[in-house]
Amino acid sequence: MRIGIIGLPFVGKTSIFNALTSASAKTGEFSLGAKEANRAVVKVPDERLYKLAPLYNPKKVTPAEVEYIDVAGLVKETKEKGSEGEFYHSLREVDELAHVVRLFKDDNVIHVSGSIDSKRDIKSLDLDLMVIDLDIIEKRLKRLEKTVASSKSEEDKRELQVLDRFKEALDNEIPLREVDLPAEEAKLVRGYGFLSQKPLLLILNLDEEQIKIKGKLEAELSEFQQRKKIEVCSVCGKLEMELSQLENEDRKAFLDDLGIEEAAVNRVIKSSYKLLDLISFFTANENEVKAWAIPSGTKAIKAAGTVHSDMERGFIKAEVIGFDKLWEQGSIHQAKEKGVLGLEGKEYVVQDGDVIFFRFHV
Ligand SMILES: Nc1nc2c(ncn2[C@@H]2O[C@H](COP(=O)(O)OP(=O)(O)O)[C@@H](O)[C@H]2O)c(=O)[nH]1
Ligand SMILES: [Mg+2]
Repeated sequence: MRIGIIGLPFVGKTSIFNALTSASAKTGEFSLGAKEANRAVVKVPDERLYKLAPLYNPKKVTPAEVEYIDVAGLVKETKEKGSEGEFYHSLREVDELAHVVRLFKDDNVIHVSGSIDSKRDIKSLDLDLMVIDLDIIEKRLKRLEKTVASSKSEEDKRELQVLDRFKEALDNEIPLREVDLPAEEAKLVRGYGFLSQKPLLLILNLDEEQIKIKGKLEAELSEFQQRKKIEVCSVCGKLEMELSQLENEDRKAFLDDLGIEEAAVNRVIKSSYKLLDLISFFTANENEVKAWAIPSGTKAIKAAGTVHSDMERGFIKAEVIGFDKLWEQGSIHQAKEKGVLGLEGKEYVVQDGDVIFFRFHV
């Protein structure tokens, strides 16, 4: 899974990127002039994976991964450069956008709009995304209108219809993530990677005082939380960046002191899984115990395909046991003896925490 971190300058994007990835990318004015995006991969924390490992004694334990991309360059600049902008290029392939919104108070850090106003910033960035999308759509429509007039390509005609619908939404300041499309049509325009179509995680960057009332601050943004494909979470950017540089145990003690139950990386990843409606399943044997992320509602045969295309092609059956049940039994052998291991077909809908062994033949 790839997540693009966006937001106004000096709102704490890079600080949060560092907090999430334990990186030490330059923040504040030290980062001025940086052109390259910061990128880092994080292992998804899931304690079930580490509980499973001793049951199999594998050579390798492999968590799921999330890649964070902290994009250099400003939205404002991008508008002038249009769809060719660096910004769009770095982001078109991400699965989700994380918009860092400044709430923290600090007179030493300027706010480019002169004051702290989270609602204004959320709306304004969403508009920026829509402007970028609209620019791409208008250019494409011009060309499509010509080709559709001269050729009889059904595909082009359908794409034109979808883009017309998108243009209408954008003209009315409706982001594309709110436009419902049948899967067939969505496929036609997926390649564009429209930014306002991507699920949006709002990361509120709070200071130490505000973190105590984070529930209240999050609730103030209910108008956004009721929108489609938006989630809200809060972090304490600067502080959690400092914490991410500490050893695990010290970190835990600090978090306790602050009244924060879980490190930022756990909370943000949980919000992302929720936003993208993802669940985890595990494959386990003496070679490797591994976690996989799939959309909830995925059928066994498709889940097999995420592990290996041969497993999907030659799918026979899936041996399935929920993590909790397996944990209760203490070993896969015991689970088999007790007859609590399920044998499922292609159509079985994979559940969060399932430990699956795919039987296949190619
Ligand atoms: N007081 C305070 N300062 C912060 C916080 N997060 C970031 N900053 C400061 O704000 C400035 C800009 O942060 P940076 O992460 O570089 O923002 P970016 O431009 O959005 O990447 C730096 O001086 C940070 O130390 C925070 O939660 N509280
Ligand atoms: Mg930065």
